[in-house]
Amino acid sequence: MPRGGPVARVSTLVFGPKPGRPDVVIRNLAIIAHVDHGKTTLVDKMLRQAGAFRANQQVQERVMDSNPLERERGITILAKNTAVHWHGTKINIVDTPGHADFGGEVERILRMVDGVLILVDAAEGPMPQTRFVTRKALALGLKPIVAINKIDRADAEPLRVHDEVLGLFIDLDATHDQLDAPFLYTSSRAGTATTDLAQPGTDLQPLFQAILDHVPEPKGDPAGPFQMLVSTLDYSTFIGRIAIGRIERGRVTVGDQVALLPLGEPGMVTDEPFERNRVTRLYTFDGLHRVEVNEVAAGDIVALSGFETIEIGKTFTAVEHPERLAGIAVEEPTISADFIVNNSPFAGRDGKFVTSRQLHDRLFKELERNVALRVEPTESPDTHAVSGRGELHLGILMETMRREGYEFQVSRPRVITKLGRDGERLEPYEELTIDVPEEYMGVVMEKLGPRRAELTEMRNPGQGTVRLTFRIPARGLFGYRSEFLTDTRGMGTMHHRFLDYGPWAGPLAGRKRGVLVADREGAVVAYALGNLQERAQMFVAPGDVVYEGMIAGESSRPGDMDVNVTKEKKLTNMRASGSDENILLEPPREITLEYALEYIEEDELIEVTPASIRLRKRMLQANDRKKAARAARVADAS
Ligand SMILES: Nc1nc2c(ncn2[C@@H]2O[C@H](COP(=O)(O)OP(=O)(O)OP(=O)(O)O)[C@@H](O)[C@H]2O)c(=O)[nH]1
Ligand SMILES: [Mg+2]
Repeated sequence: MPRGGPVARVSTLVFGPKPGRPDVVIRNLAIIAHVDHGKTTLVDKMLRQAGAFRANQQVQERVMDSNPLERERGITILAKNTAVHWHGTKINIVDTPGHADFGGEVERILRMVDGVLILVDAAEGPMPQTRFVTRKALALGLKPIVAINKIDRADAEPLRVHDEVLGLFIDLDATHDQLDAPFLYTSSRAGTATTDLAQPGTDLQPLFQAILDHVPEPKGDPAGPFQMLVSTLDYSTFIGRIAIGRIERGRVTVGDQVALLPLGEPGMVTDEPFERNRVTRLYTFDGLHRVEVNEVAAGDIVALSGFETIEIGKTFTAVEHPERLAGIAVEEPTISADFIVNNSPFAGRDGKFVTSRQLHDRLFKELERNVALRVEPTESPDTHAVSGRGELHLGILMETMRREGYEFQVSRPRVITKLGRDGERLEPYEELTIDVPEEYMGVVMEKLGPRRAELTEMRNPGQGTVRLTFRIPARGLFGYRSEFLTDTRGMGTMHHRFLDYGPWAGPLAGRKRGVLVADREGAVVAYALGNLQERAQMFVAPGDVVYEGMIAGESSRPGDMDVNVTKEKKLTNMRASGSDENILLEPPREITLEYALEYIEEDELIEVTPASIRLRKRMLQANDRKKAARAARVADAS
């Protein structure tokens, strides 16, 4: 991977053109599912069983999750292409992310495949993201194959889940053909598939066979004029923007002069200008490699470079036949936060890139490939408004930047509102799905009420747990996850995804508890924490350094409190020891970026540096905060 460039979608590039194999039989398949249902693990096993690795090759688990953040978090962030050969057929596979923040990416890549493999966890059943991606795939007329996965789980109920998937298909108006989808029972982890539960699978042969039998061959005519839709983007510092998509018609050769049409209605483009350029490089996918080739023909998935104006949804065509394909709408962002130059007292201590110019350039560079992101300058050169699809979307960007050596501050996210038909204010709503043991249902309902959640469905699939589905303003979810985990003692799971825009829900209560704010700069002392911890949950540990206005912990009561966390025990003549050895401290709460985004209030900021994540008050000095609070009270009263 080129240093400083974004993550390559596939780990290695094989250089040097190879003769293309244009006319092999091809299948193009996307694997789609809710988060964690086992997509990437399955791709691993498909690669292995199809012989994509040498016999003695050491390959790490979930090898497609190639970027360090994906590996650390165990989730897929970017959709990625790979391909295997099975009995003379090349199967292009797209592994997709299951997290709702990246749902738009899934929607886009569906345009480059002819079939989908829908994975559903044999215990959890269809989840909100299963519904979202299945709806998109069915609406595009794609033929599904269903894999009820993780049948090795002790709590697996494959037959119940089979019924639930059929119910979902009917709900989503699947066609007869789609309802006829083959069902397989699989274990990604074991690498097995079977069509009949009575006969346990021994390998993935039944899955490969189902792909060959049920995913239609791509239709494009290789003899027609060249045409291809840009479904995803990649970027390399060496060759610039790279377009990835399926060739719809014709063939393309390195050095060909081709047209890249602007976005617009499908059909022949007559009087609009378009970019005309030579194709500099072509790659196809093979196992973990991207293979440089000379020519690619209709039906295959290709990565192509050489053009300045590559954008998702644009069409490449032969210059003499500029026929545009229907484009791809890129999803609108729903939340926005300010990225601000770091002006804390500790600014510049460990960051390599700290100036507003550097921050500006880095944020705009991100737009090369992070298509659902928006970056807007504000009146202040120190501040950029960055908008995305959710906290994880923004959190991943923040984490990536700090690893590259950037230092900056981030405000509390705001939801992006819209105006309705009659000029009324609308805000984003989310669908929230909660699985909890029955005894915690009460506390969940009680906490979600004031957050304006509306219960839309309650199901009791047995085994002592209930599944609650809510419709809730996205704002109402801010800060709820940590409460939820505490309230349900870690026994519950929650997922949410964007639903639609609805009426502004009015003011919502903010954080219930106040924070402890450090009242001076210095090193944190165990003795001081020992005195505070009965009334607070600390965010700092002895030895950490704090500054005035930095948040050191959460109080158990409402209202902020200024505290001295650097206070030493008074030394007496008799025992001249400030030893902290006898103080038993609770471990500090770990502050992750997503947690911080949900946690902070309007008058607070997250300070992000390569070495630390700190929370702070916007106004650092206690006096300034007091004055501001007084002024606000006066304003409220008048
Ligand atoms: N028991 C069991 N666990 C599995 C199976 N397949 C995957 N897992 C586990 O489920 C977790 C998620 O697996 P992944 O393959 O990363 O899931 P994914 O669908 O790619 O997740 P995202 O890409 O984040 O949406 C991992 O801990 C896997 O080890 C399976 O067949 N059985
Ligand atoms: Mg994955």
